[in-house]
Order: sequence, then structure tokens, then C-alpha cells
Amino acid sequence: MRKRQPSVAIVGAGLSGIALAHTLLERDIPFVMFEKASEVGGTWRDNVYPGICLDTAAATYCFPFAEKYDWSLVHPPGGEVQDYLREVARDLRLNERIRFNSEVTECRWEGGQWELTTKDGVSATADMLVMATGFLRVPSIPAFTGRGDFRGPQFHSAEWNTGFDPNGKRVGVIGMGSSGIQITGALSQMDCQVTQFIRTPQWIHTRENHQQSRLERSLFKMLPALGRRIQNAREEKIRRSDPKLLKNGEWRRFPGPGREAAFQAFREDLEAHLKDPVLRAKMTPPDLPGCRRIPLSPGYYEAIQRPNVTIVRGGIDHIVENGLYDSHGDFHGLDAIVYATGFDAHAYFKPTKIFGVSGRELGERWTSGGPEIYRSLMVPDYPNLFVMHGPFAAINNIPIPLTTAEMVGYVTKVADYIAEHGRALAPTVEAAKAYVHWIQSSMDGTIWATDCHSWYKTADGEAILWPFGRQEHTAMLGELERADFADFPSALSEAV
Ligand code: N01
Repeated sequence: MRKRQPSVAIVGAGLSGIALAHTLLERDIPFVMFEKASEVGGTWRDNVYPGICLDTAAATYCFPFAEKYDWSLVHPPGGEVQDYLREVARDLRLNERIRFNSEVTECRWEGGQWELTTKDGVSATADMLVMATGFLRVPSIPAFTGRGDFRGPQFHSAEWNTGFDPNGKRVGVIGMGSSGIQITGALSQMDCQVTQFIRTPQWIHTRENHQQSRLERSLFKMLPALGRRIQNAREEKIRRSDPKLLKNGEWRRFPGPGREAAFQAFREDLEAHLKDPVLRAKMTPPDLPGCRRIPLSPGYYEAIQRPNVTIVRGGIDHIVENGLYDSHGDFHGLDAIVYATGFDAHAYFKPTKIFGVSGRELGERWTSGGPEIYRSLMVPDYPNLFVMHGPFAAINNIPIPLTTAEMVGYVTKVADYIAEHGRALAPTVEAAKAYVHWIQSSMDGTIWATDCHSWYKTADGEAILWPFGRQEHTAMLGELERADFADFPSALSEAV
């Protein structure tokens, strides 16, 4: 039997899909990509609200194979990140290989391979299936009473109405996650009245966003390692003077002096920025910092003290045709409502239906039985399936391009195995259970084990994220532990 490389179907042309495609091109592994939109970019294509910017340092947000040295700011606007992703896709000539406007609705393991069907009824087959569909993709708008009665424009932050001009309007922003903070910050500088409705205030990282100096830029270009060290030193200096101890997130993981010191630093920062005791009380979060992702905002505290911004602490009671009533019963007249109310962070690949060996649908299986996952990537009974950034993935404390590169490395290890042996692989139920147990039992003592509220947690309060650091991540995806897998017949073994 002559061996052949397995073919790969990638669903999603965002950051992870592009990273994987690059590696497959390099290794001459055949692949096809499906993208439901008309261009690449994922979250950076979809989120175009005013004020959007990258909240990690851009220097750590590049693909290792496409380093970029000339970002306008350390935390550049979202549009610049989207331009970067577009350019990388163009340079890799990916656009020729991506089936745009092609939403995959169903994937079925049939005859030792994956059969994919799109919304338009087009079908395709591949030996391996990678769901690179992102983890904050499905917007969530609570079922507010009366929402349908509102007469003005209303939309989710990730579905910004680009034809909407906020100037001269009374705009309500519901929510104070990273999106609500950035939107309120941007609107506060326009000629509009902004009312932000905050059910739970968050701690904010007020780190300065500066331009890279010419020296930094040239160093980045000529000597990437040295340039990065200078950048890190500068970031470190900022961290020391302005919320401290953020370097590796250790304080999130273990109680003790580190956590107390971080709490103290955030509290002092809030007090230094908000002198008015009423506003300060309104903006003081009930939870310790670190349970949620801490939004970066150099100017948010200044923004909410501008005369055109009003903060309402509390929930929404109901919406009417010209505004809304808050949970205190007060009416707020509004011309537009922005729902910065977050995402279904546990949707993963949904609404695509994925049927494995037993014919059971994966989304339904996870809903009824909890997330059964191995190394946050693979699933028992679903051979050669990879869910990028699946349950318990490191979406909180390690730059996404780095974790993505390690996941891509793992996918190729499996590809090598199946090319060599002509068999498909899925983790055993025991191996997946052991992985989930390892993570769950490691949550003890972390900030996520406290009674705090965050999109990292499910409705039942279970934290579904990676509680360790980078080193553990690298080690976890370093080796293919053959004993953890069951093998299955594959269409590859029919190859001649
Ligand atoms: O969403 P969120 P987000 N009534 O879930 C409120 C990334 N990101 O889109 O806390 C009233 O954080 C909810 O209130 P509460 C980043 O990882 C990155 O802002 O549930 N309010 C909360 O205030 C981030 O963590 C960038 O009480 C309701 C808000 O809506 C993640 O995306 C930029 C409500 C939701 O906050 C999500 O951020 C933007 C209700 N019924 C986002 N339901 C970058 O810069 C919800 N809320 C890279």
C-alpha cells in the first residue's frame, strides 16, 4: 500500500485557520477551507465598533511566520489587525483555496472520513476535520422584555451598524466588558450623550498605549530577539507602576500575598482615577480582579467623567419604544441601544452539527454530558476531529497566536501518524476523562474557584479554561501519547 498525506478540511478562516493553513502549505498537506463570510479575519473582521483595539501587545500577536514590526501602537486599532490578517492570507495565496460564503452546517464521520455539507447543499470529504471557528463568535443578547418595541437602531457590539452615526444621539450601551468599555470610551469623544448600564463593574487595566519609537521599530526589524526584550522591559516598567504583578498571572492561580497585592494595586488605581465618591462606589467591582479577563483601557475612567457620559449601575427592567427602564424603575430616553452583552463563550463549533462514529451529535452530547475533551482539542468517538480552542483551552493568559501554533503542531503530529499508519485516531474516553479531571482538580485555590462571575464559567459556575501557564501548555501538546488513543478504519487505508 502506498501511503498518502491525509487531506484536511478547515472550517473558519480566522487566526487559527490561517495559522493551520500556513503549516499545511509548508508540509504539502492537501486542504480545503470553508468560511461563512466573504473574507478572512474572524473576530477582527466582525468587530468593527468604534474604539476597538488589540488588548495584548501587537508584537506578541503576530504569527511567528509573518512577524510585523510597524504597528502604529503597541495596542493598535482592530482594523490594523484585520489588515494584517488579510495581508497574511494574501501572501499565502489562501484566498484561492478558501470557499467563501460557505457555511458548513453538518459534518459526518462516514466510511472512514469526514463528509461536510454546507448551507447551500455543497458537499466535500476530508480525512481530518478542524473546527477553527473561534471562541467568542456567537453574540449573546439577553431576552430583555420589550426589545422588539424599541424604535431606534439597536445592535450587538459584534454586529455594529456601520451606517449608524452616533453624533447628536442619545446612545445606551448595555454592558461593561472589554467591548462596552472600548465603545463608551470612543463614544464619549463624539458629539453624543452616552448612558452606560453596568450590572457588574469590572477592574480595569489602565495601562498606557504608546506608539512604538523609531528605535523600537528598527530593532524589531533587525534584531527581533533584542527588540522584544526592550519591549518587554518597557512593558514591565509600566506594569510595575500601574497595576502591578500582571506579568504571568501567578496571582490569579494561587491565593496569598500576590493576589492581595494585585487587588490593592487595582483598588488604588481606581481611587486615583475616580475622586467622586459616588462614582467610585458605582464603579467598584464586587469580585477580586482576575476572574474575568481584565480589560485594557488607558482612558476609560477619564471617559466616564466627561459631561456627556452617565453611568447607571444596575440591570435592565424593560425596553420601550423610546428608551428603557432600569432595574431601579428609572426611565432613560434613548435614540439607539448597543448591546455590549458578550458572547456564548461555550458555543465552540455550534450551530454546525457534528456526528461521530456512534452517530451522536457532538453539541448535544456536550450539552447533556459536559465537555468531554482531550487536550482541549480532540474528542472520543470523533476520529481525526480537532476543535481549536475547545473546552479548557488557554484563552485567558497566553497570547492566542502562541497557543494556536502549539495546537497546529499537535494537529500535524496526528496527521503524521495517520499518514504512516493509514488509521484514524480519536482519544479514548478514559484519556479524555483524565484530562478533564486533571484540569478541574487543578482549579482549587485559583481565583476561578471563588464565587465570582465570568464568561470563563458556565451557567453552573464551572470554570472552563486553562488554569496553568505557558510551560504547561507547551508540555501538554508536546507529545502524541499513543496509549491515549483508539484507532479506527480510515478511508486512507484504501489508498493505493
Ligand atoms: O463581553 P463580556 P465583551 N443585563 O461578557 C453585561 C474579548 N474582547 O464582549 O458582568 C445587564 O465581558 C455583563 O454584565 P455582568 C475579551 O476576552 C477583547 O465585553 O454579567 N447586563 C457584562 O458587563 C473579553 O473578555 C477585546 O453582570 C448584562 C457585559 O454585558 C471578551 O471578548 C475587545 C446582561 C458582557 O461582558 C468578552 O467581552 C472586546 C443583562 N441581562 C472583547 N447580560 C480586545 O480588545 C450581560 N450583561 C482584544
